[in-house]
Amino acid sequence: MMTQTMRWFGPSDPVTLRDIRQAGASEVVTALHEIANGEVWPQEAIAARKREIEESGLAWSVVESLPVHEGIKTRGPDWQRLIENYCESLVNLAACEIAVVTYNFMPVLDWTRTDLAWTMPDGALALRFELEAVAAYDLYMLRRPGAERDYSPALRDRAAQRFRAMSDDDRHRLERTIIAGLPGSEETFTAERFRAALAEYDAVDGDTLRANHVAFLEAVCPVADEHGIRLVVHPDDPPFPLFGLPRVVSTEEDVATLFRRVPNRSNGLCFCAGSFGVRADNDLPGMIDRLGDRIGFFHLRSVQRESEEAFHEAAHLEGNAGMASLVAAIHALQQREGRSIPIRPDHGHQMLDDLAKQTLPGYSLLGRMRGLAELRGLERGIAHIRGGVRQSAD
Ligand code: DNO
Repeated sequence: MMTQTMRWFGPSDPVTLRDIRQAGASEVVTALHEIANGEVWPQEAIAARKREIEESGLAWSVVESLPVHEGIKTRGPDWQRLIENYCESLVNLAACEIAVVTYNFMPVLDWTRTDLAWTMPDGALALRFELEAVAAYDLYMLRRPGAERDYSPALRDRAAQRFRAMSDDDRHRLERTIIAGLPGSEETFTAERFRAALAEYDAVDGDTLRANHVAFLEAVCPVADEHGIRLVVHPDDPPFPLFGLPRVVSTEEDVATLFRRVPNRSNGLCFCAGSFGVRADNDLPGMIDRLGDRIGFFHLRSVQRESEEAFHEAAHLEGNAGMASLVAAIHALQQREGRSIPIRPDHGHQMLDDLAKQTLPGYSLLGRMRGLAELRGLERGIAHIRGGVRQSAD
């Protein structure tokens, strides 16, 4: 069966380890969020966090994330030192029996949304993305030089109207939503710092970013191979360029290219159904079949595409993902390879009692618990029908 995990943001997470255990997960995925990006994760600190998790009856074998510093993504002057630190952290993680390490190679911004509280018909709140809102911010608030080249004339018009109709509060909220950093992002920006961070990429186009990604993998994969770690890349979310920044992990071809260029065993994928699923041209079950031997971790969630330029996060069994086909493909992959692959319900609606609480966007407890329950039930049913691994409760 899939290894059922839930993300935990460490001791300051309003969701506790006990909550996660009661929600039905057997493991957490987490990171030492308190350590600055680019610094080494000491073995003692990893071991102490692991003990704390185990004392709650849970396990920790997947890291999300060991962040890749901007100086690695841009191949800046500090590259060598940052790579050495990364490798040292991998060795320390392996010494604590961590088997999977998640990272991403998105420049400047990690995942991006434009609305964190979009009301669903049942009253739950969902996360939403609209390119029109990004354009309104980019063109009229950030005023990024050359931004108009990145949007069609029709979109620029709509963005202008939208910007004019927004109150100061709306504008402030939109800016914070885009640049203040969503849970797990390694950075938080002011407009000034955001402009400066974007400028670091003036000379980095898609080809250069891909070459830098390959250089990173060539440097760290041999260490990961030797220590039995699977490094898994999280795809771009959303899977297209934003703010003129290149993004190179958005499609099956992007990922296949990485595996061709760096064939090391440890070079793997975190298959995020929600991120890949924003593009209708990504064939999700087919990707699980074809890339399966490289997949070390699944993020399972479903987006509802509203247009080419907008989507919101649907409930796990709704939306465009076709979750039953995905779980069936994961079940087949596990049978084929004889391994149990960690999954987590990715995000969840803010719902029920969580509506009255301060929660981390996408990471409130009850919506994720609903998602996990639905995913577990789906897998149990598929296994039962296919005569797979039987559990006493079947
Ligand atoms: C968002 C997450 C991402 C992910 C990183 C991996 O909810 O899926 O922040 O953890 O991109 O490095």
